[in-house]
Amino acid sequence: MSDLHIDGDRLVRRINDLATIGPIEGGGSCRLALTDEDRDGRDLVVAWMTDLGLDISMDGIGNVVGVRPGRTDGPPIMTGSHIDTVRTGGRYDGNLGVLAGLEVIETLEQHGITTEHPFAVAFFTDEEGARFQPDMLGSLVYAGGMGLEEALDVVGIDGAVLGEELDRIGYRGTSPCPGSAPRAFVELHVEQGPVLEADGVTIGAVTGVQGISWTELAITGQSNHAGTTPMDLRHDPGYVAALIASYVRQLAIRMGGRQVATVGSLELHPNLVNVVAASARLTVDLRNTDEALLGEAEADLARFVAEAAAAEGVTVEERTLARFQPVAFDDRVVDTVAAVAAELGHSVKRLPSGAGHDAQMMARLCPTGMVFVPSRDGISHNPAEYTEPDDLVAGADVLLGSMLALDAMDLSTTGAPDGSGGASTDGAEGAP
Ligand code: HGY
Ligand code: MN
Ligand code: MN
Repeated sequence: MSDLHIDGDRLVRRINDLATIGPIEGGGSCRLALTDEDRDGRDLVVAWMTDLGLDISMDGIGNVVGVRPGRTDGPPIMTGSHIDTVRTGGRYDGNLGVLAGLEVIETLEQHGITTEHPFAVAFFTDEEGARFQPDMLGSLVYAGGMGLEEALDVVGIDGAVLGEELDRIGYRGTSPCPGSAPRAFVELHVEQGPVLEADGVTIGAVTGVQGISWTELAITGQSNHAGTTPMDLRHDPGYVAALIASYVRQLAIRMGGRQVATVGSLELHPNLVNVVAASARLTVDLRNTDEALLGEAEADLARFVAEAAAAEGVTVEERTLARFQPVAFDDRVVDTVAAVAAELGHSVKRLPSGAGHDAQMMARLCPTGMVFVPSRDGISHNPAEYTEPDDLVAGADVLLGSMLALDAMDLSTTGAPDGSGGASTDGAEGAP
């Protein structure tokens, strides 16, 4: 099969076509989950799935799956990703995985190849979690990690209710949640980090996904006049928010290793130059490949927040927005990706993913893995996100080869997947 290749021009054309929906300055896209732009992007991809003659289904959370039949019935070899974006998204994050999946299907069609098992390509709802938390929400529901009704009730950062938005854009389907387990799942994604580029490697055989902890802190103090209030009488949420933002950076530096920490959103109210803030709302994103260390980082931060709040005389309400344990992908899939990449003559490296992905949820259901391609300067969640066309094509060819290899493989050997795919800790998973 190593002489079977996807059509690179068609892949790049589709990526560029999809990028015209919700376009933003710098060549990226803004298609926050379940907005009109997300709907328009969904409509375009569903039209491409329809043109390919796929059997399309949509479930209760708006996940869309297109299936091409195989010689036999039963669970498909599935690929897919997401087409929702962050507010300042690039054109490859998520989109590459879905459109490369269409390329796999179209290439098989063009070459008249019938696979043993059905092949499926999916896009999952709200992978980014930028508007509705947690992230990977659609695949989490598909994998049974969050109840459908609970997910439909999630309130977004703009006050919208997820189920109502799903209805508004016409993408609440009838297929059951959780979804049916595929035979195997492989996701192609841009690395969104600097490793492959720095090492001059084309393909990443992804070994797993690091743990993710998202917390919202709502700090309440006393609004007051910026000029008349003596410093020792202030209860300033803005000051405590700034202490926390500084502390999480120090915490990550002190822990070292793979610990990362980010305060990505911070709002003051009333947010005026001459007013000591009444309240502050900020989010903390902590990640680590090691679950125990991630727990230590969470506990350390909680202690600091409590001390800083007590010292300033403010109150803090914490809300868990997302909590997923690290996930290890199935060795058979990781090995397949590495072998196919080598067989196609590409350099390949095994590495964990710093970003969350739908694959980490699908790992609960079936043997799962991912293919990475390099991100220029490691940039992502930024319109400047870029991957060379040759690397896009290499990744899609490795996806095609990996899916065909898995199609022919006896996957009944070892037991169930490791099942830690995003498994929650003490039920704190997802939106509370
Ligand atoms: O947050 C993440 O890692 C992913 O982009 N949703
Ligand atoms: Mn993504
Ligand atoms: Mn992303």
